[in-house]
Amino acid sequence: MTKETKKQGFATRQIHGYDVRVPGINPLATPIFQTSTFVFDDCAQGAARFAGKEDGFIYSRIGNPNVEQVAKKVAILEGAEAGLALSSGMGAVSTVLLSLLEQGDHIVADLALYGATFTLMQDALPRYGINTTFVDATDLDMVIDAIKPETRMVYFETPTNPNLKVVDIAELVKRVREKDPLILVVIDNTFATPYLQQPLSLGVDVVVHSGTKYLNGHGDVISGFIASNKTIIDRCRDIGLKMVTGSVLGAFEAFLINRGLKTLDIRMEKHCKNAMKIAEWLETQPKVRKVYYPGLKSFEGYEVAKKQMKLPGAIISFELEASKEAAEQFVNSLELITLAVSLGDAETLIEHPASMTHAGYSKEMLEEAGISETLIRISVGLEDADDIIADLEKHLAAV
Ligand code: LCS
Repeated sequence: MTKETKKQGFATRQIHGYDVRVPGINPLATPIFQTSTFVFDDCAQGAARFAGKEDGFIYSRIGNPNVEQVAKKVAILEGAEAGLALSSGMGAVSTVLLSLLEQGDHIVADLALYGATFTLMQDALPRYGINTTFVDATDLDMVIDAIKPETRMVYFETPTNPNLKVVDIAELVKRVREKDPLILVVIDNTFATPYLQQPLSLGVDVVVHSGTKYLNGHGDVISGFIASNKTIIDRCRDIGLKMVTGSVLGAFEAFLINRGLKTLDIRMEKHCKNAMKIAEWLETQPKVRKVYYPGLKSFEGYEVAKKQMKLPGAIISFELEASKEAAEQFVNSLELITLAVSLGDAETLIEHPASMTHAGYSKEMLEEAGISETLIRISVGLEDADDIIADLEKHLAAV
């Protein structure tokens, strides 16, 4: 029924990574297995499947062919032994944290995180006795100094949402391993995707994704992924997904992500090409105070990004030389660029992190995280770069 291809190139694997065939019908596209449960031949078979003595599907919370297909595909693209697909990026993040940590454990995390990940660590996990020390993960001494005897996990994004800080993955892993080899290093690879950056090859233990973004790429699905070794994925599935979070991806959503994944490389190439052109243009504008983009030589993370990323990604943040009100008016007036949160879609999206995606941060925390209150974030889409620039130019003139 399935054919796995591991050793081929990225483009081949994103298309054929885990082909599902249905003998007798043989459709090219994987059919949608829209079923909650699977029929057993007899009691012995049902018991054997529950006991793990026989492969086969049981119930769609535990496994479904479409969901397994995308989970395996993302794992293959990340170079992981195993993968798990979930109903949202937050489903992936919470499943990792709640499956791998327990009361009394401690996390060291970068302070610049997607807003809901931050509030999960800051506000929700302490209720279960799991506390987090927030650091600047680009400062490796600060990471190491924050490690305590009860630290079980170091967690970060790179590039970070929304201010695009770039953490040196290999160096961070090396320093953490020297301090305590049992600490799990977890990275959120959403902004980079496995096409631009493969953290497991740099020593990271667990990769999480919001599959809502580039992996699906078409703005029509919420989803999440975890990629790691088999032991960790089994734990995340058998404890986290199955019994704690229950954040199961639907078959139709998995079908759409599988379709999106087939063009991941060419979409990322175009996203990044557009972003580079727009970031360079923004940098020349007198009304723009600062541009945050890992592809700009003037940006702090440039050298590390060049070392560990194939291309610098397609999220750009910037600040205007203008009042908060004028910046708001500028965003409201844009015509082609759409005012919406999320990222990684064909459409160019713009948002204001301090009042939207990162509204869970206090004023002080925003400042400490280096997320300016006037920061504007653009997810550069797949339109013609000149049209995106024309929209920015027209409305910047009015600021
Ligand atoms: N990790 C990162 C880096 C994210 O950017 C997001 C969502 C998540 C995890 C959570 O994924 P979800 O549950 O939404 O699939 N980021 C969003 C953003 O920046 N705007 O809207 C959502």
